Amino acid sequence: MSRLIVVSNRVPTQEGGAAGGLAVALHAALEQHGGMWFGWSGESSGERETDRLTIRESGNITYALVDLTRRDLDEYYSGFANRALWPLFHYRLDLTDFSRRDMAGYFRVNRFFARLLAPLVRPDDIIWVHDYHLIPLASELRQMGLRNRMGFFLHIPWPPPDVMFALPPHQTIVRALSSYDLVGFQTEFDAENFAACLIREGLGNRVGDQVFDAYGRLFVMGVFPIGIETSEFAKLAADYEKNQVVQRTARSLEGQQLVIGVDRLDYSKGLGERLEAYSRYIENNPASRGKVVYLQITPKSRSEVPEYADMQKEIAELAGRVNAAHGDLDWTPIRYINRTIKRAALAGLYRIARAALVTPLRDGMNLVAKEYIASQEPDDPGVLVLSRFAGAARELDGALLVNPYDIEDIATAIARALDMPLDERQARWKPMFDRITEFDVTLWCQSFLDALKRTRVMARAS
Ligand code: GDG
Repeated sequence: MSRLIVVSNRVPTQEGGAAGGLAVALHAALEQHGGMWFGWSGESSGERETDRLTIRESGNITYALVDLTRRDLDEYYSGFANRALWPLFHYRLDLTDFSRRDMAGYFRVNRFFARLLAPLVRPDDIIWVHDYHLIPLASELRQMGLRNRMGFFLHIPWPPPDVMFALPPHQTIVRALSSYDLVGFQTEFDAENFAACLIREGLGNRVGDQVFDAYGRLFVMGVFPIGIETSEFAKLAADYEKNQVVQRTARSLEGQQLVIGVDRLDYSKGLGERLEAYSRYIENNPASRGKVVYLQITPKSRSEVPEYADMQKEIAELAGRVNAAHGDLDWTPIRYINRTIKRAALAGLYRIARAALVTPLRDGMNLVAKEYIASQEPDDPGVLVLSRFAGAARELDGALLVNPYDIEDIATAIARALDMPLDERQARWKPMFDRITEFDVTLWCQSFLDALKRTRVMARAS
């Protein structure tokens, strides 16, 4: 059996502990095939570029980690990936900061990764590259003569053509993707947007149902909505009574209903609109005062990127303003937590929350929505309020779907969620739970790899 090589910007080595569902699923696939996980070590080598790879072995998995210089991180990671591609792919042209210097850094680091990876690859290895940081990796590896089967999965949305075309090097980005054998997206919408970009600019043609001909290569496009470790999450949540943090939180509620939000601090998550909507909910429902608490868990992320640092301040101020406007001596409407909490506690908190607010302005999938559903008590499930612009909305149609830009719509959904009778809550929850139990992260991983193994056959048959 051929080995699997996973490439991602960050590599969750098993010593790192607290692995999320994706890391667990990929580790399982790597264990099964034997193979390697390659990527950035998370460390900076300062000013000096180093070709030194840190190699760690764990069972039949090899981790190959590379340090990046400060300049590389500035241009490739904080620059082009997180200030150009991330906002643009989330439809935020207003926040997209394109610079030729960062773009050059992005392609240079991808070439650097390819140069270090290529000698480690055997001819029959399968290579699976993850996410927007590494789009050009396959084309760099192909230029070095590698003919391996290569797949790419985009975890974030792919924007419509008119948004994409605003990125000066959009053709180079699209061309780079055509070097893969399989390009995977979270939803049909993302896949359609990508196909529209190719076709509208005459960069490629659809030559089969999912097969494209572009830049002299055939490649396959597929849709693989990512899942979570549903049964593990359900088990963690069912054990909530053993968790001190959850117990403490439950006691502190003193019978009030809990509403929960869990998001990395990121402008794509619609946190500002959500806090405004909760404030509107209190105004529209004065009887909720002292009866509802909204817990927002928001670990900081990418603080080195200026837009994120600004946002950190804005959201903290907004939470403070809502509390000042509506709070009382014995009631704080919002508990705003700015750090990471342990996974088991998170599962338990989802369990005791009567409603979850997942209202991103745009999201590739959104795993929190699925984790909340996985964590519910079957006899007394809570209600998910979900943005129609999260990839998860394609699957979780029992949620109360909202327009995340419409404050009144979210406020009304919060009221409806908190008043919903048990039979309706159960009827909405069960099909969603069944769906995420069947399509979990293990099946996602297998489906992608099976499709990747079949792609050349498919491309030939078209
Ligand atoms: C990208 C795409 C796509 C959050 N706070 C804590 C914590 N988390 C965990 C959640 C969840 C994960 O982080 C966040 O995943 P999301 O899917 O919600 O969002 P992104 O980070 O933006 O992920 C997204 C995903 O990739 C996968 O393809 O769904 O669309 O943007 O698992 O639980 N975990 C713990 N403590 C926290 O405080 N333990």
